[in-house]
Amino acid sequence: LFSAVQPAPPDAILGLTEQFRADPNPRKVNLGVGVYQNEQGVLPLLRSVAAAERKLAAQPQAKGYLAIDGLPTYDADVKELVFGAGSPLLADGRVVTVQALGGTGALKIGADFLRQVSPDARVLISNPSWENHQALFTRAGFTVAKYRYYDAEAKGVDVAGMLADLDAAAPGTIVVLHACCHNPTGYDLTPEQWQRVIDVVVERDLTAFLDMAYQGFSAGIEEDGAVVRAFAERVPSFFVSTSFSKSFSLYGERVGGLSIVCADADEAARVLSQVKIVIRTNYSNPPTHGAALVETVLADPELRADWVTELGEMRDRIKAMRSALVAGLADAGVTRDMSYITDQVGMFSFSGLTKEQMVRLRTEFGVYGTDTGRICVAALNEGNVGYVSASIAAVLDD
Ligand code: PLP
Ligand code: TYF
Repeated sequence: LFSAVQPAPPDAILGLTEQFRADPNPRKVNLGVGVYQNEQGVLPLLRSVAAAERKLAAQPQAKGYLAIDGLPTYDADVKELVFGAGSPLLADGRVVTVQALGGTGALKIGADFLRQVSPDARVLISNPSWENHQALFTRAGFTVAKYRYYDAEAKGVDVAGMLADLDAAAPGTIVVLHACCHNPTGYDLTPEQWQRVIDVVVERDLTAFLDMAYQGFSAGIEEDGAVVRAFAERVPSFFVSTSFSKSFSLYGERVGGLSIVCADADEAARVLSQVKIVIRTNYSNPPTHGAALVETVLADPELRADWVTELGEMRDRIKAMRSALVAGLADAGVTRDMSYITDQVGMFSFSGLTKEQMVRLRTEFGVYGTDTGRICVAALNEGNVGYVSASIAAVLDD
């Protein structure tokens, strides 16, 4: 049966972690995968989450099946964080939100549903994008192409190229957009540029799919959610995938959500009924614990306030590490202007290093980033930033 099965290549990013684990270099640093680590270089258990764990453990409950679309209070929380508590869309019953297995699960439910309603649509993702966007939409049955995004020369977004590519897309094309903290480049659109994207989405009748895996990591929950609200004001229907992997440091619990904006409440009810079939035929219903933790934090004003503080601490620490890296590179003798690192937002920096330089960083210095030159600045700390700076300086050879 399996004699013709070919070995598949490892995931470009998760495969790096395996390589990192096997590396005996005592100074090794993993800047490959997008995982936030604290000043001690450890994946944090947030105070608010630990408190929620205690609260839940104090009243142990049997774990029944959740509804197909998940914990209702959790879905309501996702809606509120993404669209804002006062959103008229919520009041009008136009938003369908289902609990999902992280941001990836949300994208997959959305992709499978879209394949049913728009089987012939093409999918456009940014160039470059998170690797899994291409793979996931391809596996869902779509042909995936790219729109221009990164401008390597100008170190920013090629807005004119992006708008031109979107404008050339056929009506109904599914456009995957990073709502904030673009992965891998770290360059986001300004509110004015988003309005121009929305102009094209409306004029060309494109299907926008906003992937929001890092809400709160650019400027704040409200601030980063403004993009979704801008769409909500002008675009009749679109998709938003949410992930709490990073914002609650709950990677392994697989907590996320998919929201679909519909024309009216009647349409929303029909859409929900179909999305439930997608879920049922994949995994029946989502797991209980991660959603219960997020729900417990968000429902308790004190825990919620502490979570907002902790999210701010993570955001500020990443920003401080961006500055430390720029300073460290200068100290290590790099003469070229590296200040673009502090212009970027979110967990990543597209360092501009070549594949050869990234391979040297890994093999000679044990500093792991992706071949595309992406490094996770959220894994830097005071203890390793000097070594990372010196290693990058060595391969840049200025
Ligand atoms: N979308 C983007 C842009 C991401 O960077 C990630 C990273 O993990 C995801 C989606 C997936 O999120 P999750 O880990 O919650 O599945
Ligand atoms: O881009 C990253 O590093 C994160 C984590 O298949 C990730 O988004 C990477 C690869 C993958 C799943 C998650």
